[in-house]
Amino acid sequence: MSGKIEAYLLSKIKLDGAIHFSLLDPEEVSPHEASEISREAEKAGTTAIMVGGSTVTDSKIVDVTVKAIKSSTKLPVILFPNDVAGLSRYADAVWFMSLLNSSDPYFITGAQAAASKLIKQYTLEPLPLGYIITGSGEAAGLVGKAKPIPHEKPGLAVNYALAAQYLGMRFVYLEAGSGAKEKVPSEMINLVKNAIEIPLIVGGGIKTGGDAGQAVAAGADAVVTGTIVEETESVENKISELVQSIRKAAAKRK
Ligand code: 1GP
Repeated sequence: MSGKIEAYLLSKIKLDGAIHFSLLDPEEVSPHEASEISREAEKAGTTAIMVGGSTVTDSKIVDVTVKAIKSSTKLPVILFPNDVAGLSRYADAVWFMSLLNSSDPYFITGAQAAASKLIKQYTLEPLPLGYIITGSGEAAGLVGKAKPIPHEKPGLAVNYALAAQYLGMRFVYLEAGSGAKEKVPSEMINLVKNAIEIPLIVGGGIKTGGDAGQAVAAGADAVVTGTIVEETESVENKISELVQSIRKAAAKRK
C-alpha cells in the first residue's frame, strides 16, 4: 500500500524527470544548521530532506534534528536509518530499506523486524527500498557488513536490483558510500536502470552539478548528496547547481 510521500516522490520524478534529495546526518550537523540548510535546500529545489547517518545510536538526536527541519521547511522529511535508533516520530516517512548485499541477516531483515512496530506506532510511511552498496562502501559498507559490489562488476548490481523489484520493493538505491572517492559508475547505473521498472536512486561521492548530471544521464531517477551540502559555504547555490544539472540531464534523456 503506497502512501502520500511515495505519491509525491513519483509525481515529482514524472514532472521534473529526476529529483534531488538533501541528506543530513544528525551527528554531523547541529539542529540549527539542519534547519538553516533545509530552508536553503527547499529554495534551491530539493525534493525532500533525508535524515540519517551510519553511526546514530540515540534517537533523541534524530528527534531534535527532524523537529528543527520541520520548523523551517514544508518539505517531507524521510528517515534514512542505520538501525532502530535512526527512527523519529516527527518525520513523515522512512526508507524501509534492506541492505541486500549485507553478509549479516540483521541488516537484511533483522533490523526491519525490530523496527516495524515502532514505525506503525509512529505512523511513519514506509518506503520499501532495496539498498545496494558498491565500490568502497565507506562507513555504510563497514557498519552494514556489506560485501560491496566492485565497480567493475556492474552485472552483479543488476542481479540485486532486479531481485529487489521481484521481492516487491518499490525503490532501488545504488550507494557508493558517503564521501566515496569513486562514485557509482555510469555503466552500472545504466545497466541497472535498463533492467528495472522501479525508480533508481544513486548516491555517494557526488559533489558537483556535473557529477549529478552524469548520474541522471546514465539513468538515475534521484540523486542523493550529503557531504557536499554539509561542507559548502552557500547551500542554496550548491543545491541549485545540483538541481539544475539534474533537471537538464533528465530533459535530455526524454
Ligand atoms: C550516503 O549516498 C549518500 O548515504 C550521500 O553520500 O555524503 O558522499 O554525498 P555523500
